[in-house]
Amino acid sequence: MERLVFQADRRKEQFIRGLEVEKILAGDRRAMARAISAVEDGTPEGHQLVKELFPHSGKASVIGVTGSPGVGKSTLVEKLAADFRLNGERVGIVAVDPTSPFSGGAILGDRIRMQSLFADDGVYIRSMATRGHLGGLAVSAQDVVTVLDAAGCGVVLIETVGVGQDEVEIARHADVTVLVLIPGMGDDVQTFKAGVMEIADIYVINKADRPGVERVEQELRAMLAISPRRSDWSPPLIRTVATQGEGIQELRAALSQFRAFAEKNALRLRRREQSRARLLETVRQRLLEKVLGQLPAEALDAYADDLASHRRDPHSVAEELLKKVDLRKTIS
Ligand SMILES: Nc1nc2c(ncn2[C@@H]2O[C@H](COP(=O)(O)OP(=O)(O)OP(=O)(O)O)[C@@H](O)[C@H]2O)c(=O)[nH]1
Ligand SMILES: [Mg+2]
Repeated sequence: MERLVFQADRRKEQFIRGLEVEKILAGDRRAMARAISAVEDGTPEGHQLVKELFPHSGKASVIGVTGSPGVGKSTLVEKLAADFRLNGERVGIVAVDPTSPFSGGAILGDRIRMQSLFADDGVYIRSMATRGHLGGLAVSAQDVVTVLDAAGCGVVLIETVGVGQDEVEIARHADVTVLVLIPGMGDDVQTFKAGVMEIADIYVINKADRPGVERVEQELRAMLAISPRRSDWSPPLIRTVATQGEGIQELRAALSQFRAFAEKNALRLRRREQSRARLLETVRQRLLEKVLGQLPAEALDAYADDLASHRRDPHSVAEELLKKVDLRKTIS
């Protein structure tokens, strides 16, 4: 009897999920919102949805926009999105907020900044916080992109602040990565974290209405001349005044050129590299979930205390902890 009920429940669940998937594929905004929340929280439903949506994804052109706080990424993304809309493209925007006490404000800020897009049904905007992701932010962000992609967004723009490893990782997973700089950052160009600077396929010097544009451009050119490139692509430098929409056409042109270059050259390799990274990240994330899912929070605190007081070392504790966990047990 119990078994029958269980089966009926399961069938009902599958039926509901089937409906959800259909709705998402049709671009239903409420279904998309629900799916993205589940995916972002890494719930079993979220994982299941990604499984079902993944075969329908892979069509979107994914553009990563990164750079220091306040350089004008959101303004640029808004203008780019509006431009893609003119071509009838449906656009998804994922804004990843850094962990900070201001996150709430930043999300609100993006909403206000991107206001012109909020009334547009063809644009889907989602902010993601970096908090509470156990380092799995890259996984969730990519799963969110999968939902948007499957839901028919031909273009997905990802905005991340290029400060932490996670954020850089996200930008790196896009088909093309745009790094935004501004005048007055001349000296920063040299001190910019190695690795952040080099991931870019296109450099934008925004706020070109401010003094110091030549200087930052020179610094950038000098840096690019000596940094090793992964391919024959020489990254263009585009000047923009995002608030005025200046330079957006040039940026669009550069994006198209890069796409054409990538398609002829290393796109397959890049996709493979990205897919490998995504897979490893997902495995890491799922393992961590399993371990933490089987470990009471108090146990973790106790271990942490052992480490903090140097009673025990992290390797022995990690080994003990892994022995306790049944890795075959599925959480979802
Ligand atoms: N003068 C000038 N101001 C700009 C330009 N682009 C953006 N701004 C302004 O710069 C400020 C920050 O812009 P945002 O688009 O929010 O920058 P952001 O990089 O998204 O900021 P965070 O998401 O907080 O890191 C806003 O007040 C914009 O109006 C520009 O080209 N010229
Ligand atoms: Mg922003």
